[in-house]
Amino acid sequence: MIDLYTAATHNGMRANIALAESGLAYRVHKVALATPLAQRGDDFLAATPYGRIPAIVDDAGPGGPISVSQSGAVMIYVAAKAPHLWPAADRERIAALQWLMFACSDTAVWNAVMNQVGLNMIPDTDGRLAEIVRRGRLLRWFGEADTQLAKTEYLSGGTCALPDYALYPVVNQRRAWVDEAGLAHLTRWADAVGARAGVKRGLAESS
Ligand SMILES: N[C@@H](CCC(=O)N[C@@H](CS)C(=O)NCC(=O)O)C(=O)O
Repeated sequence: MIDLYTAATHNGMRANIALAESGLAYRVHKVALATPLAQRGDDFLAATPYGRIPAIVDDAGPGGPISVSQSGAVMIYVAAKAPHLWPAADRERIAALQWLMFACSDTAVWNAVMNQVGLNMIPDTDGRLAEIVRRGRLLRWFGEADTQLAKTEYLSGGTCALPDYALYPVVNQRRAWVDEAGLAHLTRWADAVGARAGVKRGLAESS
């Protein structure tokens, strides 16, 4: 059994979606990120001493129970137990790895900056920072995904796979921007990915 520690953020959702799509047995534990680190729960802090979500504990890990944190690493760990989360063809699997990094680094990090601006954790009194992040970063990255999705059904080819599950929570959160920017291929992709039962389950469990 895998225990997932998560919260209603894109990082938590992407790990949750991978588990929901995996077919593996797992339990969800919601972590209250607004509480001070020391109060986030002993089991959670034992899994990840830095107190950040997502984290999993797998009691059937290699050599015994194992903890994994970092949403991308959690996804890759889960996919080692559920290989259908990767595309079957070698070349598509390599493309999937590339787009997975794109989702977990470029888009996730800048979306986190945007979230922190929204929560006033990063000061932005005149709104300039938000505009730079929106136009110069996130919409630019969304444009790169849109260009790819003009060529392939999903990010790495014909199979809905890890990079799609990784990118979806960010695109879903910023859907109004995608629509406003007229990114038709990304819109078509988001509708298809968002319609999947595992994706809906993963989002709902972390929300
Ligand atoms: N790069 C990490 C980010 C993990 C992270 O910073 N998670 C945030 C929520 S999205 C968190 O737990 N924040 C709580 C804190 O900073 O104390 C990942 O992909 O998992």
